[in-house]
Amino acid sequence: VIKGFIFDLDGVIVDTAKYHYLAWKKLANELGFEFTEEQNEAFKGVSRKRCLQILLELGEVDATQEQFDNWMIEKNEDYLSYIEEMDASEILPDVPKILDFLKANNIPMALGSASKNAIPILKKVGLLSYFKVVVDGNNVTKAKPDPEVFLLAAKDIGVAPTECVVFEDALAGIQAANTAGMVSIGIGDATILTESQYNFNDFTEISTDFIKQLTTN
Ligand code: G16
Ligand code: MG
Repeated sequence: VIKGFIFDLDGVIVDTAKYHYLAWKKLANELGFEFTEEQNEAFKGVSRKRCLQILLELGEVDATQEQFDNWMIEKNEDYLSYIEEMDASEILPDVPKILDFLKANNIPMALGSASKNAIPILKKVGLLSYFKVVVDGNNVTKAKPDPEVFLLAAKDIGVAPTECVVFEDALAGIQAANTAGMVSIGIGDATILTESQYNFNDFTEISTDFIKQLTTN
């Protein structure tokens, strides 16, 4: 029986991937190379530091530690300028339907994200109050596919890992959920999220009956 729900942020609750992409692309262009949306796929669910490492590999750019740190800051400042403009209209379709259903049934919800900007984003779109717990890039040391982020979230809502569900849009996140012993639900392309236990294109395909079944079976 499922007693707790854990949500990834980017790609599940809001589509901030497009802003991450614009910020990384700007940096790549400044460094003299292109960065495509296709290449951006590999950045989903991955920490900021690891993203910059991958970007520099793609552009074959060598960096001193100081340059690396400055580019991390530059990218994030650019990303934050997009976040600044966000509002509730950027919540992905039917996400509130599920959050409201869980809230009405007193089922605890946690956020489990790699982002260090999770709380400001949740505030911007007005969803912070739904989450009993937010575990994000500021609380974890090991990135997805390591299960640390989700195990910490389960612990903080007081639910056993096997009684938790995780909604994830990245393969690394699905793997993290599976390793944690949780029920993994992929949001997005099933041909990419091959290891998910359930898969839906988005929340419009998830009924409250399905959620109810998870919590009663
Ligand atoms: C998100 C994004 C990643 C991003 C990471 C770190 O993860 O999917 O692309 O690199 O957060 O974000 P920040 O630079 O804001 O710390 P998630 O786990 O919410 O999908
Ligand atoms: Mg994600």
